[in-house]
Amino acid sequence: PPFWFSPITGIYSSKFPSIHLPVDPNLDAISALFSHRHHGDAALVDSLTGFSISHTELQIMVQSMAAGIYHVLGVRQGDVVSLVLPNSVYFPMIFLSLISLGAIVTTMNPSSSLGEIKKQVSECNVGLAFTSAENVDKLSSLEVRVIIVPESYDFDLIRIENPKFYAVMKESFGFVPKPLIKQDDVAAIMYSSGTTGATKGVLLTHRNLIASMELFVRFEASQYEYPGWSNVYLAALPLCHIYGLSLFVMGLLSLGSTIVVMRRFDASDVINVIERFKITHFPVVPPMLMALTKKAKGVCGEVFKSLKQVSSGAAPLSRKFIEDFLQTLPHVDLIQGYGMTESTAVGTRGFNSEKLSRYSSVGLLAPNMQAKVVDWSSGSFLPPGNRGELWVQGPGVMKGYLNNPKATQMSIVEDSWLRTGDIAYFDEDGYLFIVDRIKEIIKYKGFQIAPADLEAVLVSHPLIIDAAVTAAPNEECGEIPVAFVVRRQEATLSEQDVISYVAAQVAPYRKVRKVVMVSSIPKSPTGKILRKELKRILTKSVSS
Ligand code: 4UU
Repeated sequence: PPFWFSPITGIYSSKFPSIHLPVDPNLDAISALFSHRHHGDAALVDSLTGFSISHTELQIMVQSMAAGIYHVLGVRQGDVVSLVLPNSVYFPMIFLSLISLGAIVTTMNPSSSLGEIKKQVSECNVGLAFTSAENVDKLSSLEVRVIIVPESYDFDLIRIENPKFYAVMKESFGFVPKPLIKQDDVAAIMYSSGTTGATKGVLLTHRNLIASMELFVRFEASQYEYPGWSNVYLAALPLCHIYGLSLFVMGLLSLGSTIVVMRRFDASDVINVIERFKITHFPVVPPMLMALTKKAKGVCGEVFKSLKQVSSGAAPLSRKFIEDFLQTLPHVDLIQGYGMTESTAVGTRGFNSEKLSRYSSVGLLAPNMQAKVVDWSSGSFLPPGNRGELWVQGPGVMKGYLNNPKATQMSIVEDSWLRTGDIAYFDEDGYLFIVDRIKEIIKYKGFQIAPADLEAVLVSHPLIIDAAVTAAPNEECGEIPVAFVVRRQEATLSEQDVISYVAAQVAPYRKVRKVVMVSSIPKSPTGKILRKELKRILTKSVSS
């Protein structure tokens, strides 16, 4: 057998030599990040205005902002602060300042509904939020103290219009008392539904963030050093999600790369930004890859001269998207990466050397990570070439779910193995292929949607007796949520009524996009929704 697979234990190991992670138990992720020294190159750039700060300035800024947050806002170690923020240069600065104080950050999608924000605020016990103007009312109604983060980088204007933020950011408070932070302390609470049920808080420690920085980002990027080039990354992925957070808020900053931050993804803007800032690396989700390819067809190749690598992750990439991209931009490397919120995005990445033929693989196991492929009927561990549920183990794996020992026990099994809920196999060279998903989550443009969350909203409607949600495949978005609804007999509830009802209560990306009226929801004798059966009904209703 190959050196990276043991037929006795069934364990797959990384093909790469282990990386020495810091062992000091009293090391926080910010000290680890800034232990990598960089100089005057731009660290963060705003794609709209060109406003930028260097790596040196970033480090000073994080210290001074932490002091501001400590003195002006009274944030202390262990306090939970939420970021309900779109992408901006401020996002990483605020995140890093908060966790350097030992505070815990919980991120939310800025398009979240009041109900979604309320749930997370109460579960995480959030007392303070940094947010954009459009979410102030929602948060204030929940009695959360709010700091508005400006859209501009004009500090004279900010001083007048938003003195509180100005004080936090720009006034000098000297030093902050540096608390003792342990690697094992929680730094972030990200939201994910895991393999089943409603969305839950994923507890990520400073150790997890350090692992993600060292094993995923720094390691992958070290394979991609082009002599004479400095790496310029385009950050169009949402920073509130683990994929964007691990890359752009921590890992790439520790590496000294330049990150050009876009407020939101727009394919036409992206093309201009790539040309203007000479972007070399562009991490995407599959719908972004498709939109980019489509736009690129009508554009002169010169525009993309700087682009070296596009990396896709968070959802399956279809063969069609891959082929289309390779034809349109043949000089650009295309790789995939795979990870989860629960693994702090550490998982697998494609590498430079694997050109051709393996585009549909998500790559090789990251250093220090191990995996098993488990046969779900017999429970046995499978060798290369065989499909089963993927389990992973390593320093990226979360501490557990917030206030939910039962869900933690179901997800982290046999001591330390994280069940991914993905069906996968390793080929004879150790490349991983994700072929299916057995967990309940729906992936809409790479974002998670938990069927259980939508089901709870649906059954809160007075005219709905029962409901179940599943995914339907969709070329552009990957998957869309479909609701099966049982109406009260007398009801005059239409499909559109159901769609509107849900849309009013969830973030736009999570809304139900199709409704099927049924007389009952297929369930097991124990009352569990038979999701496979739903999928079968769906295929039948489409083909008929
Ligand atoms: C098929 O989506 C993420 C993390 C994405 C990520 C991390 C490191 C992308 C690239 C990278 O290098 O996290 P979650 O928690 O939102 O969703 C995790 C789930 C996985 O279990 C799997 O079902 O998202 C799916 N997924 C993928 N599926 C993630 N990446 C892929 C992929 N192909 N490349």
